[in-house]
Order: sequence, then C-alpha cells, then structure tokens
Amino acid sequence: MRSTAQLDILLSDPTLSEELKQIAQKVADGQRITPEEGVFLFEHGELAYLGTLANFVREKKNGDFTYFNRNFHIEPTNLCVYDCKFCSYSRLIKQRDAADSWAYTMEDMLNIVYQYDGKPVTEVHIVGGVLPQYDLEFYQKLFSTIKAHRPELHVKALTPVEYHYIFKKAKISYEEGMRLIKESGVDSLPGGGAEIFHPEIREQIANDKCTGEQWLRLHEIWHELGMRSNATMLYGHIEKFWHRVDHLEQLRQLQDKTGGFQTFIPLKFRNQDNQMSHIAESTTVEDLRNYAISRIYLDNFDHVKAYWPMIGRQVAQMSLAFGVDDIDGTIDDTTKIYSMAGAEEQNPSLNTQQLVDMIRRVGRKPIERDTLYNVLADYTDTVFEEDKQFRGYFELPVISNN
Ligand code: V47
Ligand code: SF4
Repeated sequence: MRSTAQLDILLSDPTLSEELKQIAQKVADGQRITPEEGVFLFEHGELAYLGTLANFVREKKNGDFTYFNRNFHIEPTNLCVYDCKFCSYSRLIKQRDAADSWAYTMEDMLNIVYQYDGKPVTEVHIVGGVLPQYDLEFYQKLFSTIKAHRPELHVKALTPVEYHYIFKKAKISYEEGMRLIKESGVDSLPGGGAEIFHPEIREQIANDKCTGEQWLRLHEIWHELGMRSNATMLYGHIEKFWHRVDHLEQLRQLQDKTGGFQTFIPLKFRNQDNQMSHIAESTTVEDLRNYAISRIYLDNFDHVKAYWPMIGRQVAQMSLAFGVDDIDGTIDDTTKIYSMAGAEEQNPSLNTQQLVDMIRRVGRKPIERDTLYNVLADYTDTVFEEDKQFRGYFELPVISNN
C-alpha cells in the first residue's frame, strides 16, 4: 500500500520530534491516541505529517474507495424557535412574513418526494428549523406516508434538536419517542445539531436547544433500537482545540458502547449573514488538518465525510488525501442551509458522472453506496457516453448518465 510506504518514510525522518514520532508509531501499530495526543496534534501536527497518518488510516479502512450516494433534501422550514448564533439559514418566528422565509405544508413536502418518482435516488434527507406546528404527530404522518409511497427510499430525518423538542411537547420519554419514530418509517438519523458538545461553547452559540448530553443520549437510544446514525462537529469559530478533542472523545466513547455511528462529518463554520460574521473562517489548511485529525482520532468510525456543497468541490477532492472517504451525494439543488451561510456551492447539484469524475481525477475509486454503505455500483472503470465521444473508448460498457 502506498500509504504504508509513506508512513515508513515518515517514521524514519530524523527531523521529526520524539512526541510526533511516538504518535505516528501508535497509528502505524493500530493503537488509539489519547485526548492529550489529540490536542498535541492540533497544536503541532503540520499538514503533510497529518495527511500521511490520516491517509494510512483511510486506506487501511477503505482502500481507495470513495463513497457517494444519490439523495435529495427536504428542508421543511427555515423558521425556528431557536436562535443559534452561527445559523444564517433560520428566521425567527416573528420574521415569518419575510420574503426569504418558508414553511412547507405536508402536501408541499410530499410533492417534493413525488417529483423524484422514477428517478434513481436512494435517500431523502429531511432537516430544517424547529416549528411548533411540526409536532410528533405531523412528522409521524409525513414519514409513514413517504414510506407507504416509496418503501425502498431511505428516510434520513431530523436531529436530536427536533426530537428533543417534539418529545417534550408530546410529554413522552426519549425512549418512547424514538420507538414511535422508528415505527413511522425513519431509517436513520443525520448528524446535525451536534455543534460543539462542551457547554462552555454550546451555551454561547446554541443556547436553549438540546444539550450535548441530550444529543448523545438520543443517538444512544436510537442505536439501542438497532438503528444507525451520523455525527457532525461545527468547528472553526470560538472553540479551542481541546473543545474539538472533547467532542471527538465523547463520540468515540459512545461509538465504543453502541457501534451505531456510520460517518463523521466535520462542518466548517461559514460566516455569511449570521450573528458570528465577525469571526474569520478557518483556512483550507486548517480544514484539511481537522479532517486528518478526526480520521486519526475516531479509530472506531468507518467513514469520514466531506460535505462538498459546503466545502466546495476542489477542497473535497483534496480532502480525499487527508482521511476522507465519502463526499455525500448528488444532492440536487434542494439544500439552502449552506448557500445562505456563504458556502462555496450556491446551487449544489452534481450528476453521477460529475461526482465520479471528481473522484477519479484524484486517483480514487468512486463507489455509489446506499445510506448504510452497501455498495450499489463501482464506477472505477465505467465509461460514460460522453467519455466515449471524447476519448474514443468503444470496447468498454457504456452506462446511461442519470
Ligand atoms: O447542525 C448551520 C450546521 C448542520 C452553519 O448526516 C452550519 O449526512 C457551518 O448536519 N456554517 C445541519 N455549518 C447539516 C448537517 C448535515 C449536512 C450534511 C450531511 C449530513 C449527514 C448532515 O449545519 C447544523 C449546523 O451544525 N450549520 N449553520 C454555518 N453558518
Ligand atoms: Fe434553528 Fe437549527 Fe438554525 Fe439552530 S441551527 S437556529 S436549531 S435551524
């Protein structure tokens, strides 16, 4: 493996400090690094060193495979009872008449699902603001209607932020609530709402909504029901490196207990049009270091995802050499959460061929997956119709581009 040879070269580098060498040796031996070592990496690990370690872990776990899926998003509303300081997307309920506010009805949301009838999508991702009229009963009906209409469509829906709110309103326990949500047809939970777990930061940027402890507990209960979920971390604002490590540590501990997390998704703070606009965004070097340290630290997570609409296509390509093995999906142009925060991609939409090209051009193998990482197609050697025209390949199978 290329990455093993690179790690060997790094380990024999006489200029490497003793501390960094010891950490590199641990990673080479498949040993877990400690929280102190995690902070040390954030403080002292330079990009090439971290990339070598993270790529070693990535290739050990996933080889050159780089996953994507075909999904679309429904964002029920951008009105929200909460007022997170980093959020560019939400409008407070008192702004419900603003031109850029929306709150879909059940029918609106179902019509979005119906628009995808006959199209080869495998997942619908449903997350938005928190509104009192979207109560437990509303969501149960939404999910069960989607499943009755298209049973094979994977419903990845809502975060502990919404669940905490609707279960409290319905006066039921988390356990009872998650059981009802599972029964209504939700297949997995997305990773949102995690932000930074530590109260010192959380209380400043996301006061009132569920605490870090509650976020973790709801995922734990979901995992105990035999279900899977993702996890995120919103970084690059007022947190210190040790807050990031604390966040990663709590995820690693829960994953040891349940094994229910599939993917970790670092989310870079974007500063456009929110109450934290005065804070400078992290640099690309810092973003790549963060992906790499996340990959090294979370030794019990199978996947690390770069969410390309937010980070942009080119950084997503680079991230594949820094521990990332998943770049999310075709998305369509159905998500506004990042474009409103100043993300790279204003109308994020890539078709399968574009995603495949993005991955192949940096020497990795594009694998279409379903939400649970079952392999649906390996596009490593696929020749698309356009390739056939431009490059004159006739002998390889040609697939249609959806
Ligand atoms: O929880 C909000 C973040 C999250 C900003 O599970 C911001 O596959 C940066 O969780 N700058 C929601 N981030 C999105 C999310 C997600 C996205 C893609 C895939 C998956 C998955 C999950 O967006 C929120 C919050 O942390 N967010 N505002 C901002 N200004
Ligand atoms: Fe509401 Fe979510 Fe925005 Fe917070 S991040 S204000 S909970 S939509």
